[in-house]
Amino acid sequence: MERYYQPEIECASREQIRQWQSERLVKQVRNVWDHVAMYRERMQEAGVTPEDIRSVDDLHKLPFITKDDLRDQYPYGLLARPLSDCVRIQSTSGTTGRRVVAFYTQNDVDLWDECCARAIVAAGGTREDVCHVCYGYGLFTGGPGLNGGSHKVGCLTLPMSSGNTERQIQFMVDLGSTILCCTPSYAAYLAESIYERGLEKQIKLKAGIFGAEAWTQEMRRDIEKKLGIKAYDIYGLTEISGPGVSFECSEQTGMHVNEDHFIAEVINPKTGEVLPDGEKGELVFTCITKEAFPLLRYRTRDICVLSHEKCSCGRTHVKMSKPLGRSDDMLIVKGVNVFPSQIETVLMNLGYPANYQIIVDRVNNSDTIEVQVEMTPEMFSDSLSQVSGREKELTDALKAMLGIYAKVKLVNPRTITRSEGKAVRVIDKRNLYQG
Ligand code: DLL
Repeated sequence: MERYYQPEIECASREQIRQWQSERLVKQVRNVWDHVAMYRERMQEAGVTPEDIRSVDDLHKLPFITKDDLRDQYPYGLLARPLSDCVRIQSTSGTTGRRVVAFYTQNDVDLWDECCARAIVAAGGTREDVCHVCYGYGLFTGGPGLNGGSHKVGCLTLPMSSGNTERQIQFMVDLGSTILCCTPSYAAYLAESIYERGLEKQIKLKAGIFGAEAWTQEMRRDIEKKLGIKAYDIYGLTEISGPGVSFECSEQTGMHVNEDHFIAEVINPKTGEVLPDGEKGELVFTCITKEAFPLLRYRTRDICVLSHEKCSCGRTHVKMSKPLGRSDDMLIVKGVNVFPSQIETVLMNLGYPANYQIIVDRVNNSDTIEVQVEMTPEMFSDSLSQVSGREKELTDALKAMLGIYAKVKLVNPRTITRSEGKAVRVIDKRNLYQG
């Protein structure tokens, strides 16, 4: 059995998990109180001292921290270890505001690799596998995380990084890649490119480990069918370590959180109240084993649901649903909440490829939403009236899903830019008019 399938940890009793979490939390709270000024100040403001935190039941007493706090403390404010103990930094893409920089000691890197190794093993990975990693390497955590996990499992690791699709496919064929790690949108693009070259029979992939962006079940089935694989979801964020905070098992019904390292809570984003299993809210993480950059009650802005239901894989760690969208991904159009994933579901259910762009604008003081969708090559030869019939069918289906009118424009195959990393699905022109 693989070393990184750790039943004594991954299938431990709930009592045992609780005990680990309580012991580690108590230590971590003392650690940040002693070493990080911001935590000490925040806890004092909330009237809490380390003595008040005796078990996981006391977690709710701690104040939340947010991305704004991380930006305010940039770069060293949240370090809980001397810089000389740190061996690595990783960073978010920083498209809005200041970048967030996360620090790692060697232990932190080892634990992170271990979490990714568990994800690879859960997807069936063994030392016989060729693990093809085309998440970006560098400051982004995707490449380094899965690379480290793949080494731990003992797979032959192909550190491809993103881009150069031609070379990706050539190596996939020549070196017999069996596990593919990349964003789901890039997996869809690779599948399309493999078909175009007629190479589908020469691909030996059996599993994919896809994450870093929202993707629907419909997209999962599509990729699985096209690449002849089982597609596993993986979740994580730079602030908490990177990929591997949680991962899917063969059940494909949610991602097991590595609870010996991270405590997950779901809260009401408006009131901060902790919600029970099954209720939708904002995901919050507390790092109980991290040394350099341990975040406590960090609000992720990802909306999801937790479940402690028994999993047939035997793992007992809590499962989180696919994030139903990020609270800041949610569009408000004409006062209605719209998640891009709802649009993707409609498109894929009607047989369109996952190549689309959502354009939101404001015309005469009223919001508009347009969805540009690529036709498949087979639809391309349709008559004009067939095309307008398709547009109407899509408009009606979107109206039923979203409750508002969205203009649909079918565009020629291959006209929407493909993504090699995280796909940019939405262009919100309303932001241009602000400030
Ligand atoms: O995306 C880490 C990662 C790399 C995860 C590779 C999985 C695979 P960030 O760039 O900091 O880190 O972005 C984190 O991406 O808060 C979610 O909103 C989103 N996200 C990550 N994984 C998933 C997923 C990496 N499986 C942000 N499904 C998170 C949906 C995801 N959204």
